[in-house]
Amino acid sequence: MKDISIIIPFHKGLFYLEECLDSILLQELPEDSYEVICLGDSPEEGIVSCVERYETKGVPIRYIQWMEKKGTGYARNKGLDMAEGEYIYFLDCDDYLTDGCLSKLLSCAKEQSSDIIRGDIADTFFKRKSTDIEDINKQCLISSDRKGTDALLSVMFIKEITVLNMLIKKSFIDKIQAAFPDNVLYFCDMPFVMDLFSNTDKVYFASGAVLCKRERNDPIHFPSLTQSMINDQDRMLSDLLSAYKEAYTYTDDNFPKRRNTLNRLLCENIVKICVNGWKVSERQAGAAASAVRYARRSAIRGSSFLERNILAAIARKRFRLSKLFAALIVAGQKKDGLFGSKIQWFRLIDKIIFRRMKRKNNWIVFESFFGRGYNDSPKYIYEYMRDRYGDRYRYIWVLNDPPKAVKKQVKTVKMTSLSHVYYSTRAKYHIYNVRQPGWFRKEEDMVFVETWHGTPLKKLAFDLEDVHLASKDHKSEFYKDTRVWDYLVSANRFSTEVFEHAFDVDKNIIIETGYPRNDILFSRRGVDIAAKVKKGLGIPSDKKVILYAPTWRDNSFFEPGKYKFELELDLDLMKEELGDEWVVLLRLHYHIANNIDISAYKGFVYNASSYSDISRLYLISDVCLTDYSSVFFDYANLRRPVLFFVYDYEEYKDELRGMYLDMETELPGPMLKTSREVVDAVKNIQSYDMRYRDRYNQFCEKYCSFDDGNASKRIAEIVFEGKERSSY
Ligand code: C2G
Repeated sequence: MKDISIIIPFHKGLFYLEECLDSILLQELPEDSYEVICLGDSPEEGIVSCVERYETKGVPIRYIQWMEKKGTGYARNKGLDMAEGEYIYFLDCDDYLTDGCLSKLLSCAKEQSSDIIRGDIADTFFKRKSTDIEDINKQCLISSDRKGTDALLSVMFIKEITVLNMLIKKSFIDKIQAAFPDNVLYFCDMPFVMDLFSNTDKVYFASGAVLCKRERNDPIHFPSLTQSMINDQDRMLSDLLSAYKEAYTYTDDNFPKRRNTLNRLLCENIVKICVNGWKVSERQAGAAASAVRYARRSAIRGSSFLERNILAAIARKRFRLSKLFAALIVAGQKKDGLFGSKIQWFRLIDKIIFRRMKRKNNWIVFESFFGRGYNDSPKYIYEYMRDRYGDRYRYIWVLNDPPKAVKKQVKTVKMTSLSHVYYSTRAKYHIYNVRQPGWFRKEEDMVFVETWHGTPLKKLAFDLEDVHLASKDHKSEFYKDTRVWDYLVSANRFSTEVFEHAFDVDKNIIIETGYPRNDILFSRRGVDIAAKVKKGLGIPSDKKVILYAPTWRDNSFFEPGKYKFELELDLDLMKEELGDEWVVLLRLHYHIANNIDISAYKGFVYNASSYSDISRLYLISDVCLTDYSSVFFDYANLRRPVLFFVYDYEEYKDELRGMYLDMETELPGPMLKTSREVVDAVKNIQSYDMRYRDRYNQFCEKYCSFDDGNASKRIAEIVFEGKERSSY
């Protein structure tokens, strides 16, 4: 007889399932000691070949499926019918096990000969590879030998009643004929677990047996059950009430803790529904009122003043009042407290006054990198329009620290100021190179042009498996933002294809015009501009320039949005070996918050990190040294040598971001791991240039073919003159 039957219902998210099955493989259990039963509940395509792949890898897996979505309870019951193991282990396809989890549970089960062994559950946002399993195991190391069903229930199920990470004796389930309710989509664990716990006192807690419960970061394409509940409140409430009712039949006065746990969780879930908007039918609301009237007494302890009042109002069917208390909870949760931030007040003024004013059809708002600079594609579109259309349009720039010359020419507004809100609401046209501010509401008649800020090398938005550091709502916020873009500028066919899936946008909005920010690289005045820029930065005209423009690292930061950068380039070595002929122009990404002290390298290293327009720096550079920044796609238009200083390539490629390009075969220059290699490459730049000539040409054909100095013109003609986009 097999020891364990692992039952995994599957609906959607093959990537998650693979991680889950990998973690089972890593348990290193003998093949004949366990079986996996995977149940496809109207599953995503590709599941069968996925299962077959794991069978070949040595997972003893069986698979059945049905096409109508029936929910987790139904699937688990089917799994129970098929199971042949001594113990049952329910696993969700988006979770994974930490090493040794199952064997720890099993050895505890055998030692104690108990009906139920429960391990610990750690919440994580990340895939297996990016999770520090050892650390998680340490955190979860709670003292073992905790026993006693009633007491255990209340400490085990603090947030929810779940069947996860429990080894349950199959004969025990059969004896009491426990089954999941198969008519509910949500909360099906509640009655099942209560049934088990009311029929045994042989429950143990195995320390160090940890399951990672993975929170999903893509509620748009792969919502978890909890995430989809938010939009399905009526069903959620009705399932909650019916699961509660059934679970309640397994409690009695002898075990008050069990009953209290159930009541507390019922009330907590009802408060949650209320805080999320209380979009429920009258019938369910009435049923909730009766349940709360009964349950709330035992749930009062531990809840806040507002939560208690929500429950009291629901119990008395005063739903409006409960919503008012819920609104106060929501307001209190906001970072800026009950009275909100400045922008909340501006939005109120916007709603009452600005939104009622007439739209200005010739006003255009430009924003680049969150008001940080007068640069990038919006700058070049603006300058083209100013020269071509003059006063026909009114131009407004979002700039936190506007250069004097710009301030003289155009209206400037500070990011998130009242004037920013005013002009954003009144202007018909909006030209941005990053996402729009969260508070911006686009009206039907507005036109939003998104230029984006680089050909994607690092994975973006929906293509990111893990979202490090950025908000866990990154993908859903991104989704909301991209819905209102009317035009999305693409620099090459490759970007077009990536944008389609990474941003999940319709191909029709993408305009393949090339990048306006690269127009200057084709300017006839390029040599003059370069001489001026070089002089302005104080670089001697006879020195050749290495532009070092690295990007930021997702995992190295002071706080969200403020990234740290350690200079790995050995400037002493560079100066010693190259100082006679070359200078280094250091250009850090705008996300980098720390200052790098280069005072010891005066006359050799020039810091151009705060220089607003990198395109002009390209013009004065003889070599571009970068890493994973998109700068090389633009720089390649100049056909000058590019070197890649990728000292942390292994970590960056796999763990942090993932790439769209195979850097090893596609880059137009060498990948260098040490400063010594960088020095040698610069010294022998001619021969590197020759060696990479073919690759460079292929690269330009693929990534630079649209750029020709007229991208701004094309965009202006499409957006403002109604020219057909396909004519390019
Ligand atoms: N940039 C810069 N200086 C650097 C790095 C970047 O001025 N040291 C500018 C370049 O114009 C570059 C743009 O910022 O093209 C985007 O920077 P990336 O390093 O590519 O990184 P990121 O901001 O994460 O954007 O599709 C593009 C991606 O979104 C990358």
